[in-house]
Parts: sequence; C-alpha cells; structure tokens
Amino acid sequence: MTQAESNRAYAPVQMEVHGPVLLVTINHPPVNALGLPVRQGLAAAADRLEQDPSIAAMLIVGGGGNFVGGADIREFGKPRQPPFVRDICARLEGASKLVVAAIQGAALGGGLELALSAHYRLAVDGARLGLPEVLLGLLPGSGGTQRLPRLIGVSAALDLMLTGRHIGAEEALALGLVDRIGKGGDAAKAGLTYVEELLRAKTAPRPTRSAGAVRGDEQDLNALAVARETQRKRSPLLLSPHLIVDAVEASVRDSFDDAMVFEQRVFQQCVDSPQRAGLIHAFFSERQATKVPEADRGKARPIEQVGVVGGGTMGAGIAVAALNADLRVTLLERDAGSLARGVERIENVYADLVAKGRMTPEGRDAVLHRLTSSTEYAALGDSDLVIEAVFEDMAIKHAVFMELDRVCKPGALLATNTSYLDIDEIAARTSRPQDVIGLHFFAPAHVMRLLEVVVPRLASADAVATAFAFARRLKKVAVRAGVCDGFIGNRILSVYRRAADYMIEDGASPYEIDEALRSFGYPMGPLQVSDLSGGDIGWATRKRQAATRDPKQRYVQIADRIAERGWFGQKTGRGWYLYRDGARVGQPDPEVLAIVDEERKRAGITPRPFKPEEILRRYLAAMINEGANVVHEGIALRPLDVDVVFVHGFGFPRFRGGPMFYADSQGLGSILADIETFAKEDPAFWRPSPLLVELVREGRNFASLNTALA
Ligand code: T1G
Repeated sequence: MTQAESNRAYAPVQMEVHGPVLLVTINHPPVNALGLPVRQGLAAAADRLEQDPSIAAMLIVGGGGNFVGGADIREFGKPRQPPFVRDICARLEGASKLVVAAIQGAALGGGLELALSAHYRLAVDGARLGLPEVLLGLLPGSGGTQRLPRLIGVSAALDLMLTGRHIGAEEALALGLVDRIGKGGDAAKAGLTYVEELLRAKTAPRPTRSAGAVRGDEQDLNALAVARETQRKRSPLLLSPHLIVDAVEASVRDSFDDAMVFEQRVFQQCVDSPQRAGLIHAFFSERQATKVPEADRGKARPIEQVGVVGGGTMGAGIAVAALNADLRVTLLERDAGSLARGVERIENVYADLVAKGRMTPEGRDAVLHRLTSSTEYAALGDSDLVIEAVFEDMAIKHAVFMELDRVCKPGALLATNTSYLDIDEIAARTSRPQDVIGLHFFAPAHVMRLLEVVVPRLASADAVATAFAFARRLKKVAVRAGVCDGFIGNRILSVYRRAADYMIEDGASPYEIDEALRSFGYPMGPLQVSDLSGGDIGWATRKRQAATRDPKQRYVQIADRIAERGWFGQKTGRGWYLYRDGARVGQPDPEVLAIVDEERKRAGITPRPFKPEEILRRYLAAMINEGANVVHEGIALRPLDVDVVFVHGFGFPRFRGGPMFYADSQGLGSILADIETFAKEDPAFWRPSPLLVELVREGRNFASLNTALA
C-alpha cells in the first residue's frame, strides 16, 4: 500500500466522487465519534462541496456499522478545539448545494445533530436515532435543541431529548425526522440512489432551521409546561433536563440565531457542571469494569445450556435472566413440590409480562419452551454452566457442589450465587477448582443489572472470561470481585450501615438519616431500603456474624429490637416505618422512636442533634473509607469498580459518578480529615484506610488508580 493509499485508508473522513455526488464516509472506530480529526475531515468536505463545480451534492454516511455515535465525550473536561460540530452543522445547512445524510446503526447526539443539518435524511433498517445527551448530564449543543423542534414539533422533541431514548427508522419516518427508509441495509448504496433521485427532481436545499413544526401555540406552550413540571418532580437535583426545557422554550420564543446563542450558553453550563463529569465517568466506568484483560478475551467457553440449582426467589430470577438471553435452562430442585413452586415462580414472571401487554402469549411459550426442570442432578449433565442458588449454608453448598462435580461435563463452569460464603472453600472441595466461580446476582436477579463475578484463588483465566461473557449475554454489568465476606457491595454496605446505626443511637432520627440521603440523590434512604428488602435479612446476617464479632466493636441493637417484634418492613406492614393498608410509602412510627429512646437510655447515651450535612459526611466517609480498603486489599480491581457496584447495585446517585469519584471531587484530604476527626470518638470504627492515607500523602486521587486492564 502506498503512503497516499495508507493515509487515505486511515483518514477518519474519506471522500469519493460518484458522478456529481461527493460521498463522505466517516471511519473513526469504534463509533465514529466526532473527535477533532473527524471534524477537520468534515470541514474539508464542506470546503470541497463549496469549491468544486463538478460536485452537485454531498452524501454523508458512517463506516463500520454506525453513522456517528456522538461527540467524542473523552474531550469534555479538556480545552475544546475548533472546528466545532455546531459550526460544521451551520456550514452544511447553509450550503447552496444538496446535503443528504444516510443513516445506519447509531446516529446519536452530535451524530443526529449532524444529520439534522443535512437537507434530507435517509435511514436503513436497524438505525438507532436519538439525542441521549441528558444521560451524560449534557444537552444537544450543536443545534439539536433548535433544529429538532422545528422538524418534528415541540412535544416530540422534548420527549426525545428528556428521555434520551433511541428510536428506529420507522418511528423516525413517522415523526418526520427522516424522509426515506432505505432498503437493503447498505446506507451508502441506498443514499446514493436517493441523492440521484433528488438531483433528477432538481430538489433544492432545505435548511432545517426553516422547518415549520414549531407553532408557538397553546399545544406547544402546554407541552413545555408539562415537561417543566415533570422534570421538577422527577429530576429535582439534575441540571441538564431543566436546561433542555429552557432551550426548547427558546425555539418557541426567539429567532433561530438568538436561540442558538442561548443553546450555546446553557450547553456550556452543562459542560462545566460536576454532574456531566460524574455521568461521563459512570458511562466509561461500566464499560471498563465489564472487560477482562486483553489476553483473556478470546478464552471464553461457549454457553448455550445453563443449569440452575434452586428455584427460590434468586434461582427463579437467575433462570429468567438466562431465558431472556435466549439460553436453554434446566431448573433443578430437591423434590417435586419445590420444583413445581420454582417453575411457577418463573412462569409467573412471564404471565405478568403478558398481562401487561409487554409480551405475547406466543413469545411467552417460546421462552418457556427453552425451560426444562428436574429433581435429578443427571439432568445437568450437558450444562455448559451451572449456577447454584440454594440456602446460604456451607454444608448444603458442599453437598450441591459434590453432586455437580459428579455429574457435570468436563469444562462446565460451576458457579455459586452465595452472598458471603467463602468460595475458595467451596472450590477446594471439588475436583475442578479451576472451574468454580462466584456469580453474585442482586435481587430481583432478572432485573438488577449488577453482577459481581467473584474470583476464587484457583479459578482459571478462561473460567473468568467465560463468566464475563455470560454476564454480557445477560446484559448485566459485571464487576470482578475478590473473595471476602460480602465481596465488594455488601461488605461496604455493612460498614456504612453501622455508621448510620451509630448516628441513630447518638441522636439522629432514622427518618432524618433517610431524608439526608434522599437530598443527596438516593431514591430511598437506607432504612427505607431495609424495609423494602426485609429487615429479617439483615437480622439473619447480624446473628450469623455475632459469633465472630469483635466484642470491642460498638454494636447498636435498635434494628434487632425492631426485627424481634416481627417488624420486617413492607412485607409485614411495619419496620422502621409504618405501612398502613399495604401502602408502599411508609410513615414514621412513634413506636420505633420509642425503641430508639429506650436503646439510647440502655446504652447510657444522651442524644445530640445531627444536621443533614454531618449525616452525609459520616455516612459517605464510612462508605469511601471501606471502598479504599476493598481496593487496597485487591477485592476490587480499581476504585472505578467500586463506583460501578454502587451506582448499579446500591442506588448511589449516578450523576455523582460513584462513591470513589465523589470522594475525588470533594478532595481526599477532606475525607481523611473527617475520618481522623471521627476517630477521636471511636477509633475502633474509624480506622483510616492505608490506601487513603497513602494517596493523600502523595497528593494523588482515586482516579490515578483507574488504569485500563492491560
Ligand atoms: N465518545 C467517545 N467514546 C465513545 C462514545 C462517545 N460518544 N460512545 C461510545 N464510545 C466508546 C465506548 O466507551 C467504548 O469504548 C466503545 O466506544 C464502544 O462503545 C455535541 C455533546 C454508540 C450506542 O451519548 O450510546 O454528542 O470500552 O461498548 O454497545 O450535542 O456507545 O471499547 O474503549 O457502548 O455498540 C452523545 C454514547 C454524546 C452515545 C454503541 N452520544 N454511546 O454501543 O458500544 S454527547 C451518546 C453509546 C454529544 C452533542 C453532544 C454507545 C453506542 P471501549 P459501546 P455499543
């Protein structure tokens, strides 16, 4: 290949002449993001369009299966360099010659804004169009807030920008977002045919800025009012949704040019906000966490047949998650009665979907056709992967793994869903420890995306790679964890729950604790969560840990007093809160406050007031400090893995990026200072993590440890 061919081969934007049409292909893997080289290439193509008299039209397409996945979000937080997407869009829209976009795959964010600046748009089947900037704490900052309403109307534009949802070619055509659906799947081929048709018809350029779908009438104003009220209720703490409504309001109120100035101003507010930084960190972190080392990527074993041992809530949920991934599933239970109940749990999930119209009866039957069940272990003989989700008792787990060891084919992955038992010990009792792994699902297992892949000492690299590939097949967010009590999530949870219990015994009302965490962005406070998941579960854990609990460790008994009364939360009508008539939202319970007072007296504590700010500092400092310990001990690979666990499994507000990202944003020095202050009152609990101390001493932060896997 000559240098010229080599340069052209790797040019992110390639130009080819097809008669009077300049075909512009964006080739910038992995998703044709609009990084600087692509913007420079598009500017050169706009120059060519303007200056070459032999060119009558431009067709823009994306290579590699996508149109354009958006701006290059790695550039945010760094100095931005021209040419900017918004200026390229203005040039193309204002061109005196026809500009057409042909979309296949993703046309998202700046990618769709680029297509909006074309005069006509074609999409092929499988195209995904959307303005998902709101999910990154941003808003369409290249004219999308002005061109989209003018093209499809205020209400439809608000829906797409505020939900960030992707739409397909058919819906885009119905909305007027695209003009034609191309057949055959090849956007360039269909696009060239379309452009030639437009040229033959002597079609004039059609600037989207002049489209007339914004009417400024009662309907538009009402759509804006409804959107504003909805976002006030749904996203009180977020910035970009409200600014999106403001920008669309400007499309009704101002001229296009004035509104574009307004859009740029509110876009910059979003770019500068910590919420954009947190949400983009969350976006990249969940992709980093779910990767295995490059060298192991090809080692995953094929998985088509999955065995699930145990048809309880977790086992049934895991079976549904696997069925939903088009896998064949065999459910095993110890006897016919338990098996029938397990199968019924699975069938009920699909019956519910059918009842809600989210699944057809035929779809349900097709899924259940892939489910078999048995009380005989031999039925698992051809399973590629078996997951046990039986009672959390080591003797029972050993018995199950002994049977699996006996019947499963060589190379089958043997997984346990245990929440805290020692998986090294489980593995050691089999003849194939290299094939034993932990797959810790979170209830409900077919809904929660987080999956901790717990890696025992003897697990092979291909067993780990297989586990991650399985997680990806189930559309889970997998995070690698080491073996310890509680792995990453529950281990850290147990520590910051103790911090909350200490504050309650020292004077904070349980309801003040929950309110403080909701004001931070949690959908629910920890005591509401306890009532939702069931206070009996935490009670059982505390009783299990009692035998090995350090007697010097401060232990608060308030939760035990509540559980001893059978007040387990929503399922019993009361827990920390009162749930009258089956209400989902509980009310503060004076009897709980009386128990708190009794326990304070028993402990000889004179209660003191806690401000919400102090509640948050203590709660988050405990979470962050234990997160640092988990990274320091290698239970989590990196701080970003802790962030992903807490955003996806424990309700941590996504816009804050995760506990470790949030700690960096506050400054690790201030976190450490808090812990050292709290340690003066309780040195046994508040022990600064060696990693936190080291990072502060070296002037580094958690982000400096977030290296990509080799
Ligand atoms: N910028 C930089 N990298 C990106 C990226 C982007 N926009 N989108 C994806 N990547 C990386 C990703 O990190 C991963 O990297 C690889 O590409 C494959 O991604 C100006 C301001 C397009 C639907 O919000 O939704 O435009 O891990 O695993 O499942 O107004 O990526 O391989 O190293 O997700 O096939 C708006 C975000 C940006 C779309 C493809 N755009 N991306 O899904 O692959 S802001 C978005 C996605 C903006 C304008 C505003 C998805 C996808 P690595 P992937 P996928």
